[in-house]
Amino acid sequence: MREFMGSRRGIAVLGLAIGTISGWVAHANWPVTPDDAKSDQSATAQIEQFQCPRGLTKIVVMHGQEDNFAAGAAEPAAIRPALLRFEQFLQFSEDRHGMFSFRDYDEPGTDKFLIDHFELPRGVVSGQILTRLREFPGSKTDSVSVGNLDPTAAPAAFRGEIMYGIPALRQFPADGTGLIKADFKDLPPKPSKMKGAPTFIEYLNTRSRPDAVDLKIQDDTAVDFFAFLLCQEPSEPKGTSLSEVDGNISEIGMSYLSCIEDLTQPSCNPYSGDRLCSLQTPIACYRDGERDIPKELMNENKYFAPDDAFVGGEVRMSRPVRADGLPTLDSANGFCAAEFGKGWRVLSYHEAGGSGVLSYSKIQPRNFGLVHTGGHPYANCWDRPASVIRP
Ligand SMILES: [Ca+2]
Ligand SMILES: [Ca+2]
Ligand SMILES: [Ca+2]
Repeated sequence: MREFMGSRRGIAVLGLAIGTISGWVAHANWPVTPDDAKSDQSATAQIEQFQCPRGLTKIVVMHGQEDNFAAGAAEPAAIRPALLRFEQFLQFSEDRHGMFSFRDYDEPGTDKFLIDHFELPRGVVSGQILTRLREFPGSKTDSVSVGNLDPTAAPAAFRGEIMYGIPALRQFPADGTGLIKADFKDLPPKPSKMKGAPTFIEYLNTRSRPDAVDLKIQDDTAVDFFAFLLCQEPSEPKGTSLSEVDGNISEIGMSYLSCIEDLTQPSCNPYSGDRLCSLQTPIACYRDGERDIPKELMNENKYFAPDDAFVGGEVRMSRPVRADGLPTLDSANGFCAAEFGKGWRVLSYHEAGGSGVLSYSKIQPRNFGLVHTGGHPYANCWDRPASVIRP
């Protein structure tokens, strides 16, 4: 074994053999950003500026510090504890592997494996990987893999591993800072002959996977830090509500439904909803009409209701209902029609264009009801995208 280890050629052959584990991605391309305007931005700035579509939650999980490999406090990588029952992972963790050393973040040198694990949530709709890598001799043949390193993991067919390779190293900018960004959708899928989730994001959303995702970078590349930037779907379906302001506007026979004016109510959220669809909640139903705004509300007035929120129809609150039993907007509209008659439908969040609705309606202060919010698929109990979480 010593002779074999002593032979660079031998190591190269072994490296090639290991390379084939994730070598099926070796020629795939995905965008790096060495030359565009963002390349002089720090990863920290890019993480801050990373935005998720409205209604999704931004989650950042970063291991190692972005310090461009500066010496200082240790930046440890750690093998997932469940893998330590396998001999080679134990050897790596105790740094007594016969062929290779174990590498922490920032650690320079060749013939070392960085193996780490990240607690990542499920329900990820989109996201990206951000890392900074530094080449050493031999880096050209290196691989970066994320997935499940358990050699016995079912149902993968190939050595148990479920790996999604990131063949980035050859595309390093020679004069750049080594910062690399990969959108999940640009990561190459697994070959179809292998079982398990076909793409990394599907693996991420697999309920039965280990809670932690493994990372392996082998064997001649140093790593400043490694980060996952995620956009997560709402964990529980909620719909958007408007609440009746506790004011004196009922004096003139009117209602003012608003998003945030009543501070005793939870703020409404027209991006990811604010009332659980699984709870009994009234629906704000609406029938269009032709009434004119009363003179009392023109110009400055004592009712604190903006006249541009006026609509000519009437709003009524339905009896409480579980809106998750109304799968589509059509069915919710049908519920209003069944409740109040022909012409009634769900009130729109934007009925008056903004987030408030002023109308001739009889609604008790602090009553609230679900409305329909167009343009934001996670804002309604009906017509929601299916969860991305898979068995
Ligand atoms: Ca450091
Ligand atoms: Ca190598
Ligand atoms: Ca670092």
